[in-house]
Amino acid sequence: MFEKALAEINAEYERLLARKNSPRREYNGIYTRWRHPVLTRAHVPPTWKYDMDPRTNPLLMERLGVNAVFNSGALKLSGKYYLVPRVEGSDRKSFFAVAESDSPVDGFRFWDYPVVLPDTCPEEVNVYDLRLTQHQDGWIYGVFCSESKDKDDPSLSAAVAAAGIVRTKDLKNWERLPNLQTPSSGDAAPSPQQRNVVLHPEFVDGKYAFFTRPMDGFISAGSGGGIGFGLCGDISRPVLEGEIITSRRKYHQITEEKNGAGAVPVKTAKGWVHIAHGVRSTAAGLRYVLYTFATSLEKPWEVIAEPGGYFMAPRRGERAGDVPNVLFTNGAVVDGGSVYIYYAASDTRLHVASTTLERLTDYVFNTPPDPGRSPDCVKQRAELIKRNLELRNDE
Ligand code: M1P
Repeated sequence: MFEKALAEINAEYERLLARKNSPRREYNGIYTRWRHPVLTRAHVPPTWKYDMDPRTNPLLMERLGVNAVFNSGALKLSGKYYLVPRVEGSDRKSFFAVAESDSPVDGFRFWDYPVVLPDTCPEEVNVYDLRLTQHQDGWIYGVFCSESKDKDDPSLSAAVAAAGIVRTKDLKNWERLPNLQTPSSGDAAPSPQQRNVVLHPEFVDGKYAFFTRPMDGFISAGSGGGIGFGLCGDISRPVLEGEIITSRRKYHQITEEKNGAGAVPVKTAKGWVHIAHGVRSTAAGLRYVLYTFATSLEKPWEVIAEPGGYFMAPRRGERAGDVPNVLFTNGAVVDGGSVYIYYAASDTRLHVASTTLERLTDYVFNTPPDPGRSPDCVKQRAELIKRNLELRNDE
């Protein structure tokens, strides 16, 4: 009985990993969604969950459950694709783990062990949402949310989010650096919280450049105006010299409630393309969508294009999960002319969408901005329709 059940668990796991993915047929010209998630909790090796010794677990029960696998850093190294997602145990604590594949869209297999980060931060209770940056300095950096209990607030749920930083050359040996500090600059007060921090892949004015997300509370952005940007000269003592706002939150747009940097910016001939997330409130709670903007190659903090509306929003089954109505990305891979965007649905599983650099650039630079008001939006759409109908009449 024990041996038979174990063999079935292992066979089911291998069947899942061997499953081929296929593109969905719906067309929008911008990107293609792939049918199956690339990582789910079922992709977690059985050895991470079961005690496989019949003497200590004769009923072959899961001893350490896994709840979800989602928000993932992504990288292509020496011809292989790597994902480092947030793996959340059934105890609510998250950790990181490396999954590897020869393909960008399927076959991701976790390494034997999850990542065991140097435990240098005794107050840290949870870690998640790693952004992997292959930096010009030769290191691969991981910047993630380091969450601790807020000791100054007696509320049991009060927490503090900070940006943790690690670096590696091989995804195996990780060096922990101090958490990023965002001190006050000019009139701005230091942000009491930081999440969704992304390290830019190139030096800017000879310094390390971070996209940040200043916010007042653990959940609420409060006075935090959007996605910030700051420089630091010494990554081993990461203190931002200042923080300015790059992509702003806007009333009645998809970023009204908050926004945050997502994948590491993608370099194109026309500018850095950012795939971020925007959050709005609804009667049913927060709705997270992906949106894009571009910043200047010379001044990566300056927005030079920002398409109106969302790039991707939850569809079909993506809407359902532990935190419904959420799409979130923290990793994309540029592979020759192709771009693979790894996005998580409803804090539960990880999907992939593919596009090309050409299409992504065209989308970011040629999609009109949000005019801000319904009367202007309908005029914008009527002009498009008019041009199309005139084309038809010309035929
Ligand atoms: O639950 C949705 C997302 O919420 C947070 O993102 P943000 O800081 O922008 O609100 C993160 O906890 C993220 O992991 C999560 O997917």
